[in-house]
Amino acid sequence: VAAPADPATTAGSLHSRAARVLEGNWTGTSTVPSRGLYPHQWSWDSAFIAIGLRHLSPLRAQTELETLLDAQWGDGRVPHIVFNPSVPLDAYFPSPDFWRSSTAGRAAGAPRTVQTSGIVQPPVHALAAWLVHRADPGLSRARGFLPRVYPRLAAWHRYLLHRRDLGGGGLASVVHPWEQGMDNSPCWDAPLARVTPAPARSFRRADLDHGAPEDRPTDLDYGRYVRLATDYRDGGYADGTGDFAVEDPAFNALLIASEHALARIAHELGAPGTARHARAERLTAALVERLWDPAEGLFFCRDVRGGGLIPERGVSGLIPLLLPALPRDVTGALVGTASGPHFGLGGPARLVPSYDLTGESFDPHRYWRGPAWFNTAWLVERGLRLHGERARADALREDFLSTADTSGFAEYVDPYTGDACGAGDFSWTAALTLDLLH
Ligand code: 9YW
Repeated sequence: VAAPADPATTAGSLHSRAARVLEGNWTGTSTVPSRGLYPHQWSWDSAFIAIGLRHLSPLRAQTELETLLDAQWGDGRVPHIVFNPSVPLDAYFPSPDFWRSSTAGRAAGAPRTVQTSGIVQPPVHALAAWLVHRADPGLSRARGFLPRVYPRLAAWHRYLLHRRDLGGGGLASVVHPWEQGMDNSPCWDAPLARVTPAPARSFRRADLDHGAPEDRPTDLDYGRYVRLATDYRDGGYADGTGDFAVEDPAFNALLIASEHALARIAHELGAPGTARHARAERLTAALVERLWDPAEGLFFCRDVRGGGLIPERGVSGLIPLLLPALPRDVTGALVGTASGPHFGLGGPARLVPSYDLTGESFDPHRYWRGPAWFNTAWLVERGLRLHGERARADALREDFLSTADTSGFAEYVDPYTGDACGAGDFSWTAALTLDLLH
């Protein structure tokens, strides 16, 4: 009879394998999401990566965020990709010659010395900066980490809360599905249907050199992504005129969680921070007012151009569980929805599926149309723990760690079998594994 595995040893080796993934994906100043598919620096990836890296090297975690913020635009936006100039142009599409940030983005204050995209990603950065500081306050103070990043993070939030309040209700809108980070979620299908796709022969997808086509967005999706990004670029990256504007629950919940973190950072730097906490609470109320559906027990996306809530159940609608000021009836209903037939938490599903298991568009392998992702599982785990759902949080944590282990730190997994999809040795999967092991 084989001796039972020693949990301490198993955890130990999972820890060192996760650390090795991050070591292998480190470029010297930041971490690529994965070596083959994503060879540059991605914005929200870096925030999740820093949250894990702080347990290995607080210095590298600080550097990760500083490198990203060094590419911030004058208007406050933090670009979704910072390009590595030593990577060949055809390694990733859209490449710097598509975005033309330093010329097309000049009016919006794009940096001259570094090439970036012109769209954004969810603002997880202030939350990451606060957690990174807490991992080694001595080093953070010695390097002046918080005084350096605070004004940049404040400008980033200002951009989102002012330039991106396209719906006029206080929340930030995304102007491209890539901005929200869940590229081909069925939540975007209705607003995207209004967009005329760019002709397929006008661009070449590099992602298909690395990923299985049935695991990736379709060519039709890509045509629409390219059209939206081209129009935005050709308008000088000015906000407010595009055909696509959506208020997303996860994007806004992360902004609010980061606003609470900014309040803590302000307090640490000697300012009161109370105004920021109050703003975060007002934003929480706006989120409930604009995106909460009490009958469904879920947050939905609002189509600002088309009008109304988009009736698709995505994991994005569960992420507000992260917020401390959410009313108790809302948190209770969200936990019920997560555990019910649509998301199957603690039941048939592994982690948390990206989309409604019973939805018409559900596909267990196609990217954000069903597969389970580790960053969203980490966020839901945190929310469950925050609201006292300890048993559910513990179970999700266990599931996260064992699925990360058996899938080889996959980018995402089949939500029924846990089988690996997309890239392997994926940085945020490894980083958030480290965070849950601590
Ligand atoms: C792409 C890097 C990014 C993530 C996104 C994910 C994917 C890029 O990869 O987008 O080419 O499709 O959807 O959330 O930040 O990991």
